[in-house]
Amino acid sequence: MKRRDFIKMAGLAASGGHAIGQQMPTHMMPMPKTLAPSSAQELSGTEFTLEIAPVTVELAENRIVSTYGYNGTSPGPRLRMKEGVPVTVNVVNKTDVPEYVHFHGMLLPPEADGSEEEGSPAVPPHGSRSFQFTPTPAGTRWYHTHVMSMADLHRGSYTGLFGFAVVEGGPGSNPGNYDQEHYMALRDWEPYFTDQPMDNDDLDPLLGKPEKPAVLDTRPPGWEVTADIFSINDKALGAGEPIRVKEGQRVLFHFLNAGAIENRHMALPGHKFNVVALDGNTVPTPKAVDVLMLGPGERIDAWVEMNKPGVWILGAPEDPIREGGMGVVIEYANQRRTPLWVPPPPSPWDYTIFGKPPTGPAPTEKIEMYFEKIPRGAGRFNSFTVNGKEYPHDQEFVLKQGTRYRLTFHNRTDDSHPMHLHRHQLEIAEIYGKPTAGVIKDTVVVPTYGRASVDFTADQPGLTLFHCHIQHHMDYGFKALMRYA
Ligand SMILES: [Cu+2]
Repeated sequence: MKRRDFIKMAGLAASGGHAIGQQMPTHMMPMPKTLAPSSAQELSGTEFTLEIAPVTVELAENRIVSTYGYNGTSPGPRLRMKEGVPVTVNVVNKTDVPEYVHFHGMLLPPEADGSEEEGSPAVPPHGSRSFQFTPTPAGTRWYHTHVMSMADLHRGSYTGLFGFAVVEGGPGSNPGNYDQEHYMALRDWEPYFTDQPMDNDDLDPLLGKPEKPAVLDTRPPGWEVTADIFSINDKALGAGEPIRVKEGQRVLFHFLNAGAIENRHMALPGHKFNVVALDGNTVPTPKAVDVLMLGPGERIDAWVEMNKPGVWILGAPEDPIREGGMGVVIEYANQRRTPLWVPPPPSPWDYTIFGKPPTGPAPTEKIEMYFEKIPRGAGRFNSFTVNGKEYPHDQEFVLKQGTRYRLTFHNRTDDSHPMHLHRHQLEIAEIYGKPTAGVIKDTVVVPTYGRASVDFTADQPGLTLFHCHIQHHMDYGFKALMRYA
């Protein structure tokens, strides 16, 4: 029996058409005895404790995953902090391996950043350690383990060790008035090795491929990692409470791709997403789109005007992924019917539509990075190089403090990669051959055989890790360490 068939029998998946046929009609469901998926525990203040230990995640009645989590759940508690107000995070590690908690998207010193490569101290097995830092900048951030997994698909970011971290800004920083707010972590579970070509997750098949080599490497590819079981937060589609809305409401969603393996898309039939922030940073030009795209590590804040009464599926447009659990039901008041899915119109993702025209000259200091994949054949992981070399490039990327750089990624591989720079913010300067400005990110998906340029200011002294946010790419060479002169 194929894995997917098993999942269908397990009752997570849609039958036949585009509805969740075998779920109990929502009007027959008892009132919520558990929290809605977006109502995960929230901790706020200046002192937090995160306990790392085995957890079970009940994605659906008959689909329970054993993994690791923070404070007994996955996602872990949402941590709400105030920008500029120092916090202490006590990490208690009840596992047998050293742990690192990385605060993704914050500008922290290496001691608190949670990265072994930068020299952050580990939280020892069956031990604990406290970290002090001042959260900044304001926005939707997140935290996750930064342990290497290598060939162990029950370690590192394949586990349930992730959660939202919300850094609140000062007065006046509220992005707007909303009737509801929901935090939505997109996840895959129980990953496994595959030697099949990965799903084509090109941002747009019509994009130019300026970095495509004239002669392709035809050696047999090695392992990739994939999954068939999905959720939003801790519930598969149809297994959790619906998000109940009323006509005319504005609902703000904070999406996070908390997976370790692939880009994800989101759509809500009949509705548009009004994108206000990318990676937690307000965009210069908010725009309404039909489909969102998030590489591993990316966040999108978008509000939806609920103006099409019915019962709908908010979920992944790809049938196997949505039917495998990546979705949630949106139920309007007084609407009783089977949740509907309607495929969205073609909607290529484009960061530049949220930007503004560039003004001023490009930074004169340039760093070029060439990414290549070395196919390793059956039974082995492919490996990756940056500028033809393996990690750590320890004398290659030396930054001068206070200098602004233009960093250009040349992706000479047959896959797109979510490139993440720790402890700094990246402003997209050019992607898909289009110039732009004002889109501030910490993770940028560089298209297959594509090119992207980002600008950043070297104003955070200390070792700085740069890597692909796909776990097995990072583990097998797709990373570099920057240092200050
Ligand atoms: Cu990658």
